[in-house]
Amino acid sequence: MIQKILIANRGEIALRIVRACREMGIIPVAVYSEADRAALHVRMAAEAYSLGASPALESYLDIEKVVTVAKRCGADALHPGYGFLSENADFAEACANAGIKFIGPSPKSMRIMGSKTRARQEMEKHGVPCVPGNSQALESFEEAAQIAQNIGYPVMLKAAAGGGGKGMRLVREPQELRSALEAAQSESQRAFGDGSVYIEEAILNPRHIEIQILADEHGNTIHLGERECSIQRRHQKVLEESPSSFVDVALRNKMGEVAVQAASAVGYSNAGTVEFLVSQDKNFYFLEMNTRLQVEHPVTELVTGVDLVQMQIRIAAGERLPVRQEDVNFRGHAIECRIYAEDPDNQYFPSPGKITLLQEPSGPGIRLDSGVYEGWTVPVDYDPLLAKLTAYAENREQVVSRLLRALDEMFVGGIQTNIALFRRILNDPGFREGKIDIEYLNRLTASVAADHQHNEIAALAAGLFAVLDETSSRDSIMHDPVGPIVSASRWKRSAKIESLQWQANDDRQN
Ligand code: MV4
Repeated sequence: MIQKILIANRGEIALRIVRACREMGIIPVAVYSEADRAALHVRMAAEAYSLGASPALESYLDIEKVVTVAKRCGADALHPGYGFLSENADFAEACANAGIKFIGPSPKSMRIMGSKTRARQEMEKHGVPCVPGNSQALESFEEAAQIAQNIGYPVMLKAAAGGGGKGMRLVREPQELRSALEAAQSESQRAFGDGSVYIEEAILNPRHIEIQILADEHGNTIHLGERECSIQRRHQKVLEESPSSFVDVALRNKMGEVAVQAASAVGYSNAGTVEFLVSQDKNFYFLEMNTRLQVEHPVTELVTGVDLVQMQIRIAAGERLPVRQEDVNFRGHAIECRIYAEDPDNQYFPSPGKITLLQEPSGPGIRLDSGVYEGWTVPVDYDPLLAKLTAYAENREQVVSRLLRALDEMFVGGIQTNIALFRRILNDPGFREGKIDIEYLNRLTASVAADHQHNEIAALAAGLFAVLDETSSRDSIMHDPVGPIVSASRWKRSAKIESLQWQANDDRQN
């Protein structure tokens, strides 16, 4: 029996876990850093303990501090949420050694999946389809050149210790290989302290589709269908949905079966996600397995009716899965928007600060997982996710209408947010037709930037004509709502979105 859970996280996910605990009669305990003293997750928990200074390394990432608090408060289990220490096998082990049940898989499963080459080896051994490539760290340029030639260009160099795109390089032709290999190796070394790199065939314009799995500690594993996660920028997911309009029943069953195989291959228990690349011709390939609860889990909860966090806790308590695969039913459609404190006019850089006004959407089919409140100051120290707005309806078209309605109800004052971006996506004919892949968002923002540029040229031309045209009055220029003076700065700002790239995003987790 689990009676008290230490929640080793912050923000909306900490609150999500508090809610699951409350519903199960379990005491939820929060931890917080200096910057989070007044955070919503601290207010909603039954108890809260300070971890120390604001930097994550000195608080949420400090294994010893977190385990000490867990022991001292008398927690019998610990939920790591996502990000921070959630996929750290040493942390899971430290919990076990302290007699605290880590709500997640075994350190062993975490270690296998943490190494992309080891994971590939296990998957290949168990018949899980991987992208053609090698599964060992490359020893030399000559070896790399040989393997790349066998696979055929373009190829992708990837960090063995990687994930999230760091240390990854697309190589279009043999001449590029040497410098790309050196770049990938040094980037991996810097990011992970391990410069090992391997090669795969590059899949062009793929989709990123993942399967949610649940496994108990008695060898039972099921899947809960897919999430379409292709809408991302710089490896940061922006909008996710379930089901994917690209996946039919046959493909879902096949991918689900393979995901269950992947989990079983490493003796996996608890909730996990198997990520796939899906090619335009509907071939799918194992990419990696995330050994934690994911940010986008609500869409799966809405279409299956399964409470994933409660399931995680019950599994950790040693219960058997209460649902068999044939009991899992998919109904309706769900889409999640990740609302970030970021500035759309400044390449979506984080834009933390004080929330002076907050109007939250609600009503039929709307779920808001928020970690903020009016008057709270979003700290600069962490990922600037404010809330996840998720809508549910009978079909995709109705969810889109519902989300647009909810976005119109929502207002966040005092800081910049990416709310307008969701209106753009949801109104985009391409999105509505389901024409999405991992490059979708780049294309959309490029076309919006180009649009602004065309508007600007048109406005300048119109202004020029008006000045030259004797029949035209100066007033008509001055009062033109899209006149040159107003739109010039807007154009410059949106053009910047395209021309510059944002590094800060790469450091975000999940
Ligand atoms: C790929 C790929 C194309 N071909 N592998 C990016 C993050 C890392 N987990 C795997 N990634 C990719 N691997 C092959 N063989 C394209 C990507 C990729 C990507 C994958 C999922 C979601 C977003 C992405 C954005 C750029 C590249």
